[in-house]
Amino acid sequence: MEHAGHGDAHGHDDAHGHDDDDHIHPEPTTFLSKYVFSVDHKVIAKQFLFAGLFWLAWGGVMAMVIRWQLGYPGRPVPVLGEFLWQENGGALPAYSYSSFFTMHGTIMIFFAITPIMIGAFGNFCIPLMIGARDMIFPKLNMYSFWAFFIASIIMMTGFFVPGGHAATGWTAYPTLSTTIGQPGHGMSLWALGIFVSGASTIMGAVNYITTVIRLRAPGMGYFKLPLTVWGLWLTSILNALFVPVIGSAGLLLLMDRLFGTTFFIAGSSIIQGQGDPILFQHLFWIFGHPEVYILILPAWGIISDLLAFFARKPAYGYKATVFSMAAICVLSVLVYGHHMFTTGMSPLLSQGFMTFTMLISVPSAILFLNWLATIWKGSLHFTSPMLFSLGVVFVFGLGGLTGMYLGNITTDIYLHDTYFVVGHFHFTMAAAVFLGSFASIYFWFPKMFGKMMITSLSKVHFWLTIVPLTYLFGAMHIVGYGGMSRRLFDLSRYEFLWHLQPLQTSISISAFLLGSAQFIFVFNFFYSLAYGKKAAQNPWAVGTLEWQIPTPVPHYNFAEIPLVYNGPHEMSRPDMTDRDWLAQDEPPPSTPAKRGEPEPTAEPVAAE
Ligand code: HEM
Ligand SMILES: [Cu+2]
Repeated sequence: MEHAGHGDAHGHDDAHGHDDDDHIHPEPTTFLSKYVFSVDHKVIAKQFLFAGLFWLAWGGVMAMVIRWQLGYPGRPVPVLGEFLWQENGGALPAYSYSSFFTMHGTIMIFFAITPIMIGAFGNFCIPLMIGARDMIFPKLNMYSFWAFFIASIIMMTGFFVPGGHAATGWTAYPTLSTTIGQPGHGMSLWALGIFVSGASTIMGAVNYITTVIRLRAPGMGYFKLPLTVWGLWLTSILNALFVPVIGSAGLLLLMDRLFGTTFFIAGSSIIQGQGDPILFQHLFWIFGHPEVYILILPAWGIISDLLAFFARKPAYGYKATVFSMAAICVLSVLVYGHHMFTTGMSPLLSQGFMTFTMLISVPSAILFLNWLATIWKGSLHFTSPMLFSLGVVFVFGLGGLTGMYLGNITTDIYLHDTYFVVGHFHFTMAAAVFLGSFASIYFWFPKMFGKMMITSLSKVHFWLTIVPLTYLFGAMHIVGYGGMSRRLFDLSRYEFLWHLQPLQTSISISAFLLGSAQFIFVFNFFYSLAYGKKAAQNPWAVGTLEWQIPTPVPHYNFAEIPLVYNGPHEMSRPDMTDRDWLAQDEPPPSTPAKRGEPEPTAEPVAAE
């Protein structure tokens, strides 16, 4: 039996005097309004999840093809080769290689991780965790998903136009990304797709920011918010501030490509161009560096909660974690120049960027140490969400350490654009959000779909993911240190890299192991959707609000807007004997209100 909440409907107004009937939109009646054009945040969350998982698979397959070419240069690509590159004997052509890494990076960042971590879990978690009936702008929420859908169609079309998709790297630096470097429609569709997906993200950001400010349940002060909500809220603020910057850069690039302007085209390369390609790099990285935190902040917030839940201890340094995440958001725009140390920037400016970059490792370290202190001496439950959360701590730690060399001008000038960089951002950005996505899916799947996933499979999935992933991205640092640049098509042409080929092949093999391990997750996900064991209301026995309401969650979320008394991690309190968790909307045992009320029965953590 779970903690049942208070009385029936029509009780409390929310923190801003809204009657608790506010924001209840009528239960949809038609198939279209229920499953397609839904304004319900829970449905929109699932739409983003499925769309994101589709693109994650697509981006993943592209990574496998890239790794095949690097591990076995010039050899026919299994399965895909005979369909896509017959004229090249089934081997990946050089031009396609550039397009593959460009679109792999673009898809993973804008079309896979963004919809999964921000679109799906932002939508599902925020209203339920703050005690609201829905997002404050349900219609805008629906528009943000369909804008993402349109952006996906635009991006998909680029694969089928003559000349192929964008092939400039996900950074799309001009002059390469103008019609001088890349004629054809692929690059224009890339820029348009980024612009429209940006519009979707900004709509979502406005919704998330306003919902957290306006719709918190009574008693849900900012420092009672689960850290999941803090991560998503701070990410939305960065999205609202910086996605317009990449939007404007994309628009200017489109104008250069379609209307003959020369914003990014320097004088020498076309008749009297007045533009400057470096300007694009500034615009790109003013967005680009905050973007890496936009991707990781939700994962940081989520694992900060999950580590506490499964250590059965309050999160260590809750406020320090919040202020560190906020400090990183502020610093994130002051460090962007570390991506441009080799552009001939004035040393004074690059030293400024280097100093701030070194500085950002302070709040990052505080976050990291708070995670370690949270699990220290905890009664650890190694559930699948916990394993993947520990995986995030592990890979983020590794990635953070290697970031020091890239933030420092002297070492970065040598390591810039090598595989050391590729290994670094795959640890900090790719692996951490990848594992964070799985931690989130395994944790909220029971509440989202009312079913339990198969535990044994999820744990096999974890180990067959974390081991090859660590080798894959770790060894990339070694070939990078050995001098291998990124974005090279055929390593056999570079004699100084021949001695690294066996290592390259082993990196590719670990990538294939990682890729094949994901089939375990795919099976577990869809099998559990169809035949999974029915989930209890609160299988993890934790206190946040989404677990205090029935599974599946009713259309209106809360029968009555809850009254919040406690923080999100009230675990193992000395004044609690019957169980080791306290719900946020449950008066603490020591408060007089409790006396005389029937005692709820103890509920162990789901015995995964
Ligand atoms: C899951 C397994 C993955 C593997 C095996 C993988 C592999 C690779 C490789 C080999 C490259 C470099 C290509 C080159 O420079 O020659 C690359 C580039 C990249 N990857 Fe991944 N990746 C994976 C996942 C991800 C994820 C989850 C993300 C993002 C969140 C990501 C983002 C990127 C980006 C941004 C680039 C740079 C593309 C460019 O140079 O323009 N990758 N990846
Ligand atoms: Cu950066």
